[in-house]
Amino acid sequence: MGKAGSQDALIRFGVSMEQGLLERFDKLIAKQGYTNRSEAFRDLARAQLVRESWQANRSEQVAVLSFVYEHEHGDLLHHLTHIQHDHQEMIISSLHVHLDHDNCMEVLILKGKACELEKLSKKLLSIKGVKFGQLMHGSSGKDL
Ligand code: NI
Repeated sequence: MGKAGSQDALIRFGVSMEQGLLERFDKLIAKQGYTNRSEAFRDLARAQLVRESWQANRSEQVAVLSFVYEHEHGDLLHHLTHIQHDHQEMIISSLHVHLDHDNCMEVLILKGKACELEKLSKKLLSIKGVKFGQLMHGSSGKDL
């Protein structure tokens, strides 16, 4: 199997598709800023590979967890700090923004096994006082 990435040879192949579907696809990718179909198809393939890799819980994943909370809420800060220190091997970077008088946003860059990242994310987002948050699945970029 060939190694994916920029060093890999480009293979040309034909794709058959219904005219209506292709027209809609072209309109969609133009709106998204693609200037050619090939790059759009490559990105679709990569997105599916990343999705499958998360589902299979294979290899190391990278993710971004962001959440908003009220810093004065009970002992929320204590919990947040405690959990983050207990998982510092998975948190490779963090950013704290004071949004207004009451609200803070935190953004964590995570690295680790998919199921471990999901677990940590659920633990943090379920803390009382965390108002909203989400985990964005990313990729280490290897083999893409
Ligand atoms: Ni703050």
